[in-house]
Amino acid sequence: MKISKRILAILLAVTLACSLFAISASAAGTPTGTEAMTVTITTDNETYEAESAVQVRVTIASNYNVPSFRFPIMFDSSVYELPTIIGLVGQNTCATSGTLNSNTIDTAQFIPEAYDPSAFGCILVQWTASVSNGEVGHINNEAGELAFTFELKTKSSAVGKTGTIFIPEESDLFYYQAIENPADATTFYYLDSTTCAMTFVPANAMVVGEQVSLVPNEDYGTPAIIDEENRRIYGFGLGLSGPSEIKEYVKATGDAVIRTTPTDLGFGTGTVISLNIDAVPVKSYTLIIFGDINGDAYTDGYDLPFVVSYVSASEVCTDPTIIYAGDLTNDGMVDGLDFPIYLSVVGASTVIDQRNPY
Ligand SMILES: [Ca+2]
Repeated sequence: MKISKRILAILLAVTLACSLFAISASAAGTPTGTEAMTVTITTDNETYEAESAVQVRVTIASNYNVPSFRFPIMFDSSVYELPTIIGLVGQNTCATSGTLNSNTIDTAQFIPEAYDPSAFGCILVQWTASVSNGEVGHINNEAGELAFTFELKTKSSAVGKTGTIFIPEESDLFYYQAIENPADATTFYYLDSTTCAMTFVPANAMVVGEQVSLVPNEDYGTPAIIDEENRRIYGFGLGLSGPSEIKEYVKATGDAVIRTTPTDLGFGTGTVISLNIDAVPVKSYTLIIFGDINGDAYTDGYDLPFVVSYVSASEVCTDPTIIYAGDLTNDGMVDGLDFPIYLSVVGASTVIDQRNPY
């Protein structure tokens, strides 16, 4: 009896010791205090044609055991778009020791407030390690290893543009998990943005190809004047009746096709002339008829009420196209100084020179 009591006492002591050990071990691993990670994005080429696949490669370098990560990856939406299948593929440790996935639905929710969500696309990629042979999967490679790849696509309208692919450092979606000893699942510990230095290196790629433009049609006697910087065209005669007449003044370079969108009243001020490639608009210009405010392609009594309302300040004109077309004194406003000119135009004693209006 005595012996069995002693054995029982020893067993109890061992059990207690084990549970104490378990408790102290579950107090987590200890940070080294120098944890750092660098995530570098590259692309398989530096230049692409329009509508081409771009392979995006994400490399992770770390000096600690990383058992999980999550990164929003943003891209200029004027240059790139998500293809139907992004082909997310884990590489190296990500492929062998964990599960990689991405959420591409409602991507705007992953974009930090500092960014205009209409200017960017975003995918959120995350990886969580699995346990194999008693060891938690982890990335720990100071030289950096390719972690995963996926594909973007260049837009047809991106020719001439350079687009960035980057991880926004303002994001609050990062994982900061670490594990001191991958063979001991009780040694996980947590870092944060102040205890783990994360550095993100973006990729920039350019879309090359034929730049299309609207140019004066020299075959016509007095071609239009094209303000490429402001994407305005002027120098037309009054009373333009449709696209065929507009094409006597301007033509497109390359493979672009001219498409015109009139105003509610006709082919006057505010008509949009776009250049399309394969039915996709890649560039657009606004047609200006100086003195035509209502957009009917004439300068006459129908424009006068608008001028009167601006002059009397009963209405404030904020449309830059109307201000540009309606300002006949080149002072940046449609106001009382323009009014006498409108009166003489309506009275038919003045004809506005559409090529040299001032
Ligand atoms: Ca008019």
